[in-house]
Amino acid sequence: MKVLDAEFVQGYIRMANDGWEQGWHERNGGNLSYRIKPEEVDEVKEELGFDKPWQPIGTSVPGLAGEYFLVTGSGKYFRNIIVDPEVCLAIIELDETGTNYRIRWGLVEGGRPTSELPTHLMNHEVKKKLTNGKHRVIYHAHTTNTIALTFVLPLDDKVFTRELWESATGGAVVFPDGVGVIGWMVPGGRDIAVKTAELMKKYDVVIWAHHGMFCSGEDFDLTFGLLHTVEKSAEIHPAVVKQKHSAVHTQYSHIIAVFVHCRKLFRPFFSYPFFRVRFPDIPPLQFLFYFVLQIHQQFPVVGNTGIYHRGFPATVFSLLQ
Ligand code: 2HA
Ligand code: ZN
Repeated sequence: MKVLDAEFVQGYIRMANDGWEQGWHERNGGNLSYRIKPEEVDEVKEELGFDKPWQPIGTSVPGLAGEYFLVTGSGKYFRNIIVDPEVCLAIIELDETGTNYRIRWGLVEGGRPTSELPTHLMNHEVKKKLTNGKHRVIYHAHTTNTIALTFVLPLDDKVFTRELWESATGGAVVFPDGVGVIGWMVPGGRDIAVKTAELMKKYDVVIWAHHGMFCSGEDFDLTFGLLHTVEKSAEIHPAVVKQKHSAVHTQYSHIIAVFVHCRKLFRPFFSYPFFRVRFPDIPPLQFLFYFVLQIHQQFPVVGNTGIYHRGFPATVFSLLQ
């Protein structure tokens, strides 16, 4: 069978084009890899050549020795995959040590596999082992809203997971293990690959701060759907925070109203010389202080600058704005 007629190639091309249409693949941004099943390799073997040399992967993935992958080419545009798959894509084979690859099909105008090949392969190696071979797709996209969120939220797995889950109910169902986050690193090398693969042991989603997202999944639908769902939550997030922000304002105006109406109750506080004031000694204030802190644990506060704050100074600041 011709490579381009194979179902897995058609599925790959459709997914890549869907990503392009979502606006996640400006210029040569993003890359996609599929670990081909042995029977699928068999289907297309008449078209697989042996004329290309073995090349170093740039990392070592012994768990993938002898495997075949369909991957995007370095510098190729997702936009062009649907019109020129043989120019933009490659089928590569790994050697028996898992340190070298060779091109068996595609990249007919020359070139090499994606610059993120080390990350793709190291992720595949982790996921193949952890899922007993079920996961076959690794997808990297420059997802606009998720990238924007990495400029606003603290770069922490727990914070991102909570904020993305809270932004859409689908989140906790579609990515129940949460998401991992990596601070800015130089893309395209082994260091970022090692860091990403480490997080892939725990999550199916890893966010690269100020850059994009990596997702792992069983097939094209599940992997595309996963990335799409995370990105959708990130898109909704600013609206949710805005609502919460106004909820904080409402809560605070109630507190201030109570405070003003109960001035008499608080008079001792104001009549004390400042150095003698010991906050927790005055029960109503203790209560108030506690209440304020409680609210802070519940609501993130985003100021006019769009910067994410949590905690007492942040709320005082936001009230003053
Ligand atoms: O251009 O997305 O991370 C490909 C990339 C690099
Ligand atoms: Zn990228």
